[in-house]
Amino acid sequence: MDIIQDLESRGLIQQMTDGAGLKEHLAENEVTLYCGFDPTADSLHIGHLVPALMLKRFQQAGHRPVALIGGGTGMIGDPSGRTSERQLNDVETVNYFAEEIKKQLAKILDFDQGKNSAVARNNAEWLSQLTVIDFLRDIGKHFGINYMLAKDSVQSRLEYGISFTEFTYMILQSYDYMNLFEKENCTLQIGGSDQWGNITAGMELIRRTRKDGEQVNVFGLTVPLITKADGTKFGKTAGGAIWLDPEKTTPYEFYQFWINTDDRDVIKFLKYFTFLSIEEIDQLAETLEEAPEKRLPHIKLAEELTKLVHSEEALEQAKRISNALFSGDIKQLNGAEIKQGFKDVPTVQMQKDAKPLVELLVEANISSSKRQAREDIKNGAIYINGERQQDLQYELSDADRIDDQFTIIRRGKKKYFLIEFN
Ligand code: 485
Repeated sequence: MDIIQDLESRGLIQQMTDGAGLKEHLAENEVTLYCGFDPTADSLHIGHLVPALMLKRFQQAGHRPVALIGGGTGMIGDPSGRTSERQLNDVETVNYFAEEIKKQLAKILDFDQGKNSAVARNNAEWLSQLTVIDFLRDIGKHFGINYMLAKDSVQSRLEYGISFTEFTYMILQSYDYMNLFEKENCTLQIGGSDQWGNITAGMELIRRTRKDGEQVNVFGLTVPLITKADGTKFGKTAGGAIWLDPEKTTPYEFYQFWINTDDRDVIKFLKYFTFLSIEEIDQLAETLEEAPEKRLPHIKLAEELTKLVHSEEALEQAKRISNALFSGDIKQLNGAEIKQGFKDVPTVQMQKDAKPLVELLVEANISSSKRQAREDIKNGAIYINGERQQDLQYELSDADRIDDQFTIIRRGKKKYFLIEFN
């Protein structure tokens, strides 16, 4: 099966220029392709994963991916898909974001794979060298205002307003494609469907700047916007975006996000986000029919992605945390796992002194008064590290601290509190 066929069977192609020509081009050549990522935050999020994995799919098929970091374009701001003007970041911030994003892409792509090793480039390299006179004369001259105005990214902003800065963005991205075409023989640009206008503008610039009608084979391909069966936005939770950075979204939260995928979306997501073959995915789809309660496709999806974005160890931890929280057997967790699993529960700092449970419940704001605390204990509503404690005289001691650092108190069915000792 050729790569385009594989992508099609996964539903991964939204649009492509000259599909038949591209198929042939990929069959006959080891193609250099690129996808750009603007450093607008200190981390990529799961919305970036499909295009990033797409680069990897092409790499596995023997082609050569260029991960382009938009250190230059990130200073300007792409209007595509946005209803309002972007806030500009200063150059130090953009450079810092660029470094972080590059590290994340380096985990996904293989930069040491012989002749089709992935390559990372930063467009600040060439965009920051451009002078305004050269830019306007040599590049701007090839862009008609009518052509630019007709682009969706501009059309959709005319009503709300768009600065000249963002209006010119498509020219910069076009120049990138031309530059990568000339310097790296890059002949395919990919991106999300919001990038179609910028990608085709780049192809146009390449054609117009060839001398004496030289024929060029350049292509563009976009992946679909990810939609969910329930109509809500993909990748957003109550807590915000799902980031690839483990400091922003812990591997446990990341694992849980995928585990909680809607049954109606899970097979589609396996096709989009994993490298499992269509046959394996079809088999998992059958288990969803036959034994939906086992949630095998959800587990596989969460496992594959947590491994890919984080690591095998991070996956094991995430699973241990999930099991412990599910069974209530907190004691099997170590300190690091406690920290991850209880990241969002109310936390109270305390000294390591022996302390009556009644007092601790009041001090940590778990029970509203000593009287209430006694009531809670008597009623069997209080659990220390997963074990019910009904002794009114109980005193907490060293043995109640996990890794000598944490005690988890649960009140009722699922109200958790973390006591952190220093
Ligand atoms: O030469 C290029 C320079 C910059 C870019 C692309 C080519 C970045 C691009 N303009 C952009 O804004 N991309 C978004 C980003 O960086 O967050 C997202 C797209 C999404 C998908 C993803 O990047 O909105 O569709 O392409 C990889």
